[in-house]
Amino acid sequence: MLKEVLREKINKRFAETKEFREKHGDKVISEVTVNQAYGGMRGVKCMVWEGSLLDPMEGIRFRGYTIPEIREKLPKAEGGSEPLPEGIFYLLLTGDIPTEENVREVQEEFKKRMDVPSYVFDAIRKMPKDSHPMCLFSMGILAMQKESKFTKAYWEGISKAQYWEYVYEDVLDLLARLPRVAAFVYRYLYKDDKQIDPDPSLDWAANFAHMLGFDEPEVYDLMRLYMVLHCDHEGGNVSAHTGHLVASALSDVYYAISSAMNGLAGPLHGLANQEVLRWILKIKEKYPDRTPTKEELEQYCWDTLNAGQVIPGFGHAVLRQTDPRYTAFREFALKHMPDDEIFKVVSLLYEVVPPVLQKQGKAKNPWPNVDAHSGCLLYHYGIREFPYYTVFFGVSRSIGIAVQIIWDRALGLPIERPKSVTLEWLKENVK
Ligand code: HAX
Repeated sequence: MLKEVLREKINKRFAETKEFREKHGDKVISEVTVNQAYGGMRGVKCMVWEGSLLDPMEGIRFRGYTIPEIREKLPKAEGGSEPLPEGIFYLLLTGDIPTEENVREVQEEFKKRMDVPSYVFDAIRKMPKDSHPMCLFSMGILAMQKESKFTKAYWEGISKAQYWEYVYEDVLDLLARLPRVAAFVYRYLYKDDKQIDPDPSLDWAANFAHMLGFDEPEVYDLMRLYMVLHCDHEGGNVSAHTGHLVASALSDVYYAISSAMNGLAGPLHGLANQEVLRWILKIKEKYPDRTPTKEELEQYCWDTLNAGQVIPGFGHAVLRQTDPRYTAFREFALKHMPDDEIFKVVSLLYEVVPPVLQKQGKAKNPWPNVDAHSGCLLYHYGIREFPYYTVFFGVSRSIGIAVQIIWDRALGLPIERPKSVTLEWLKENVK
């Protein structure tokens, strides 16, 4: 049923895109300056991403819906008050807000496909325990590559028009399994490899929390919110762009998402949430019995900057306002844990850091991004192994990237190949 709904959407969108390109294909949407070529291609519009669009002031919109709208409109679990990630998957994929029934269908699909082959666990178990969790997570995904239905069908010979159908199967298989792989990594590294079996009666995010070993209803809700908020952030960020790029070579979803996770594991991208907690705990160590004052925090910020380091969780390559994902997490914290000590520091930093960064005058955006807040919630509920935090981000972000890869194949997008130049070329051609 979902696949049939999608087929209809794809047929329509394919025709719409074709018509648009025939009419406007040669029109200019972006120019590239020398500084942009050296500057990480910031602001260059050269890619299409169906699921979401980031506005510098307003933040992300998923298929046109803002985060507050998503929180209101997406179906919730029984007894829960946060949206179900199965719903955001449906929305990103089809462009429609799902009904309860649509969400149930996605849940059933995930449940059917959630078994992880045991060789994946064997491979992870061979790795040393001081490996980074993102390395094990990415490896676990890569290890499953031989399961790819797309790759099998490709070598058997399928037409280009059928690619997306097999990619769709891979995406559902992979997303269904990700929480299991991620939870396995957590229990392997931090809980003496005492694994917890999935509970098929739970929704996807609650089951993830359950397999990690956290069964409070509030953690279930936090996990749902977490998985929804991080699911997509348009196409140019490192992890999304990586997944899209690798898949453009017709590498399957396992290869593509594993690569995307490797990009997410960088400290300027997904690892920032781990950095934030580490940075906050370091200042807390100095004041174990009380909340540091604003003045003390301000000094700490300057010490960080003067040591040539960035203040983690603040700034953004595109956003120029407080990240609405930060605001959503803040609302969750105010509702459930207003007196939490780390949350108090996070709140004070919201007041202290922006003026410091403004005074320093370098960062284009002094406001907090999602990573400034997400970790303190996990920490509050006892998930204290902060090197693991990026794995949560990764499970969630895989949704948006994987959905786009289906659309990439559905729209017949080609292998990516932008042009690079040398300084000599620039000197000769730019006068
Ligand atoms: N602390 C100190 N300096 C900062 C800063 C921060 N939080 N944010 C930006 N700057 C500095 C940059 O390092 C850069 O300095 P140089 O000119 O010396 O190189 C200058 O300000 C201009 O940078 P920018 O144009 O404002 O920001 P960029 O687009 O280059 O980088 C980053 C965006 C997110 C990487 C950056 O703001 C940063 O390093 N922030 C801290 C790390 C972080 O929170 N990352 C997570 C971002 C969200 C995300 O992707 N999550 O996955």
